[in-house]
Amino acid sequence: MKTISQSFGRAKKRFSLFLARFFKKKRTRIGIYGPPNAGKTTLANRIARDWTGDAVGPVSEIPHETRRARKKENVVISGANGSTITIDIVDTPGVTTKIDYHEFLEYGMEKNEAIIRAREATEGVAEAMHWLREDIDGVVYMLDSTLDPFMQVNIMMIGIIESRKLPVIIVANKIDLVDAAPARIRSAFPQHPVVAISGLEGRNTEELYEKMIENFA
Ligand SMILES: Nc1nc2c(ncn2[C@@H]2O[C@H](COP(=O)(O)OP(=O)(O)OP(=O)(O)O)[C@@H](O)[C@H]2O)c(=O)[nH]1
Ligand SMILES: [Mg+2]
Repeated sequence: MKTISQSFGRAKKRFSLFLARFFKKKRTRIGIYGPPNAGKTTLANRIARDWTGDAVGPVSEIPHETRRARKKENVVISGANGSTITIDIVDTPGVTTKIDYHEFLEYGMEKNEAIIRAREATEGVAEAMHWLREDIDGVVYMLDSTLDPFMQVNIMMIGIIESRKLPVIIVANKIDLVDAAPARIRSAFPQHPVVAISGLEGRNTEELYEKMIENFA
């Protein structure tokens, strides 16, 4: 026969399990979004390597290299003052308003291969947009700082991110290139934090990590 104290002990255990589950901090899912070739996978790989030792996916000079979202879970990033965040990094396919297979022929791709790449890229964009609506808690929006930040896709994407009320950090990437103009990105999006980095060289990524802890915690 169960004693009162045994039943009470069991109930207490169940209650504390419930509390633990209830108060367990949900992991924050951070999506890296932006146009093709901005350097999203390069940055995702750097974050993953800096904090977990692994990479996320392949990088290429041909746009739409990433055509399915890829995730790296449980990445713990620590800041200078000892604060940390645990995040899932989601590397997404580059979002564009137009995907034309002819673009890939210029890189020496066969027509069949180019058509498949364009179809996969289109599906990938739809998937990335779905994730943004359903499953993303914060956004790192990547831009190539040698290019015009006022491209239609950027205005549209930032608008969607704002309407979802998601925290966003804008990254002005490729500052190692001579014609990089991160100031142009700062003045295009004055309402959001902008960090100028070189994902390739790792320049200024410390500042990005601090901003991620500040904005996504
Ligand atoms: N100079 C320079 N090149 C970079 C930098 N970051 C990425 N790249 C280059 O830009 C090209 C595209 O990089 P990816 O990381 O594949 O870009 P992505 O945004 O993931 O591209 P998609 O997956 O096609 O949307 C590659 O040739 C990279 O080596 C950077 O900070 N500086
Ligand atoms: Mg990519």
